[in-house]
Amino acid sequence: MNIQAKLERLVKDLYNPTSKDFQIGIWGTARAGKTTYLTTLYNALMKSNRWYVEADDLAINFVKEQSKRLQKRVFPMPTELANPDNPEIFTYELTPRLEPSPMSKILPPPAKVVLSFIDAPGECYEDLEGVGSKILDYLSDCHGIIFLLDPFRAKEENKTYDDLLLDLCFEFQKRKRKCNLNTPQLQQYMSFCVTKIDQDQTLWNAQDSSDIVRQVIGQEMFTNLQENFAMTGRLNCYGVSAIGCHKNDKGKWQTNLVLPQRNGASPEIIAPKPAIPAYGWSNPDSDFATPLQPAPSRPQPKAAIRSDVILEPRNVLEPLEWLIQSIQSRPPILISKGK
Ligand SMILES: Nc1nc2c(ncn2[C@@H]2O[C@H](COP(=O)(O)OP(=O)(O)O)[C@@H](O)[C@H]2O)c(=O)[nH]1
Ligand SMILES: [Mg+2]
Repeated sequence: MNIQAKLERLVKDLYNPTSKDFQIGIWGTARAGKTTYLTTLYNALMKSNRWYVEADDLAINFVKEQSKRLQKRVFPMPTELANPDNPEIFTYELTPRLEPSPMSKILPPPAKVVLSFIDAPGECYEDLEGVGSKILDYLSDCHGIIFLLDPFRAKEENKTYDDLLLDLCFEFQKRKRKCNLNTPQLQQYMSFCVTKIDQDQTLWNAQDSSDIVRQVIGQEMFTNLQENFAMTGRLNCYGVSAIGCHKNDKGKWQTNLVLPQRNGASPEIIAPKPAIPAYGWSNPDSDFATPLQPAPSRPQPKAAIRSDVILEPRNVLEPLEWLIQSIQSRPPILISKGK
């Protein structure tokens, strides 16, 4: 491409109304790791030389409080909803950092990305009525969605993901039909992210992240998503860890968690045993929701994070950056607000 053509393309891209501001949302059931992920994501965006990030007032308080906890190497408290009837939407506004050039002064500012999220307790994401329906409305307005999937929840009895995701897709389709969009599939881009992969060697070392997602949501649901609900090229999979692992003296991966029963020792991550829990060597969250027993109403997080290692999160920015790139190159036709 010659310079003239490149310039025209650049100006066209920047002026193209479809590449203007767009919205990305987060979905995840209780304890999937939303609060931890969103905190780590903000910190990763701040460090990144590809983005400027600005949090709104609500989000600033959220980030400040949660970052303090993570600096002290403790996980967030379970989220409570300040205003259950009208959950507030927090936003991080992302502006791409462009190389300074003589054109910078005359070109319009680059398109912004709004990452919006409701830091609601996960239960709200499971109940599709009440607050849940507001969350659905907000998610259907998003150009892209990051789904955070908890590998441990998937192993609990009666807590599989397939019904939940199926209902969600049906609801999205309902909202889409109301707007007379004639594509059979959903327009949204979707990043399916399995969280806490640092807790299990198989998840941590997996080469193919769609395999991990398949294990967590089930082969059938995965096929449904890929073949029926998502448009071609609009679904991607990631294994995510907000805290990462570290390598010991022998170069072996070790968990960054301090688990109560191991007196602070940090064992190597070992392959999962066939017995419950199916993943990793122990699920430090297992006290919170033992199958068939009611979970305590407001449990405290039990797992702590080692303070003598550097935390290197994995795949925190990637799912978001994939969504942004994909949306920019082929924007979805969206259901406008208020429908
Ligand atoms: N091993 C590990 N555990 C995590 C990670 N993120 C969250 N957790 C665990 O999951 C629990 C719930 O996380 P939280 O962010 O509060 O989930 P939320 O309910 O979806 O907001 C935490 O207390 C941790 O025990 C992670 O990256 N690695
Ligand atoms: Mg939370």
